[in-house]
Amino acid sequence: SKNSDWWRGSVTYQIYPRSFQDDSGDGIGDLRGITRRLDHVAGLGVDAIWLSPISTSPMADMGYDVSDYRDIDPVFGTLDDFDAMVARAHELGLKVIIDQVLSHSSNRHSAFLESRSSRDNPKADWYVWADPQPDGSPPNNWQSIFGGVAWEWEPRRKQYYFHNFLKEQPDLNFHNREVQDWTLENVRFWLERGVDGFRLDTVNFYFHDRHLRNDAANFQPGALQAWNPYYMQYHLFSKNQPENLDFLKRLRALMDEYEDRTLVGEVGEQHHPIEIMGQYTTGGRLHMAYSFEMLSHKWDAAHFRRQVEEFFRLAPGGWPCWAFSNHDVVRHLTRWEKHGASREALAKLGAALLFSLQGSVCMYQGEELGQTETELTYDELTDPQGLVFWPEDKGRDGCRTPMVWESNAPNGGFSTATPWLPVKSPQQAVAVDAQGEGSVLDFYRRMLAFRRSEPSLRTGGTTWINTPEPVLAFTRGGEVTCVFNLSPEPAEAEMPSTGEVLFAEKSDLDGRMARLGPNGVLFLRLS
Ligand code: TEU
Repeated sequence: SKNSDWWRGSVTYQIYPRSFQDDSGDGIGDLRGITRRLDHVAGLGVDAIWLSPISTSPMADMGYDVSDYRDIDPVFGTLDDFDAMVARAHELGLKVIIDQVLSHSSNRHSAFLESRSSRDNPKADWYVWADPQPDGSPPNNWQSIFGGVAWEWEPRRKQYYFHNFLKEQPDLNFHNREVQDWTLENVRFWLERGVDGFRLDTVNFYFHDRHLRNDAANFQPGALQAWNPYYMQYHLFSKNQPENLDFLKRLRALMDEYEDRTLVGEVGEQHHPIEIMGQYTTGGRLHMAYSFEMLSHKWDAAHFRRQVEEFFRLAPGGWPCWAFSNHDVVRHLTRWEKHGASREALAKLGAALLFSLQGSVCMYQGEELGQTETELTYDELTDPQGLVFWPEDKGRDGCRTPMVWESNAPNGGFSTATPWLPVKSPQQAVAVDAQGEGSVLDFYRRMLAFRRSEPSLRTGGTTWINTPEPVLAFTRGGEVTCVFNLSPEPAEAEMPSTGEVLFAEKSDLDGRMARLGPNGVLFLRLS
């Protein structure tokens, strides 16, 4: 194989297709729009793009509810548009990773419509069906991530079906071998079309406990942020079952029939997440596990150190994929606002830190502009999560507003029509065309170029340097020492030796003393 390890230490740019670029003029982003804007992505110097779901969907959960696994939703375009997008990406040297939402389908999928129609149709066992309890109540106490019981009554069968997420997202029954085989063939469809990999949505939710055992009584459902300490502290029987370890091997075997492909699994776990990521990324299963650990509000040098240190200690041989922002969480500049000397300083520090962590990384569209969360009113919301949990949890629309390309064009140059979510002025102010020399965008480009020039930043191991808060320092591959000031105040830290400055932002080396400006960054070659 040519370059089967390309994913190790790679940087992936996440595109949220609804909000990247509208080409058709309907206010919703599409594949032709993405193709048109790929130069911007390639110009950053990333290795790959990941597209959130583009398959046919009624959009109850914005594409995470698929009604046809082998087609493109008309709102995004056609399979021809997809092929053209992949061809352009490859021309630009970008790998293409697409989301695969295999754990559940849409409730409008033909398989579900058939499955729900009776107890003895050919697809009767494709979803998770169970009889009511004698008093008519749901089979057990499982809770949905989006609030309320995870069971929905189906009068045609006089049974309940199980849904970890919305009732519009019934869970497929992976215990059924036919479902597994069908799923693998759906995945093969995209491998044949030339995609380089998959981001596996909710990869730890594929299997539920066959015996439908109750979750611990002290389990407290509620708002679903991963950083909510009461959320899912306990082992849940509705997900992460041992059978998954075998299925992931089947999936990997399929991938290995093709050259240079990759699997990154989204592992949303509050109970022993690192051990599970380790299991999933060893033994011939996934290549990478997407971690939630840095998508939280937690912020201090010890926290970042602990995550990386624990991963490689508890998951030896495994490989993480880190991210600070995505389409599910409040953008990191807003989450970590109070630790920034300015929006720009925090954005640059974030980029330098993210791109220095041992592992692969995903960045999210707009992050390279220093984008902040968009403030929306209740009436502007579309996300079911926000509509249910408002105002404690405003949902995920605020990080999904359109990409801004032009600071003076209507809707930031995203669309000529009214966009599906509004473009507001604080976001438009940092449009691509407004970012010159010294800007956040310029920093992302320079930082990624620097990273490419130092192979140890891609795959080198990590040696920690003990520096007191707020400084985080480590050496990658024995070559490049990375020093970060996580505080909005200046800070200093002593290095083990003197050396040469390779790359710096508002910082310098004075003998053995690293002198860091507010949120300063220093990359050194120690002598
Ligand atoms: O998210 C999975 C997941 O665990 C989410 O519940 C996450 O914790 C939450 O959104 C944080 O606010 C994936 C997708 O990324 C998400 O967009 C989908 O809604 C979900 O799966 C269901 O497919």
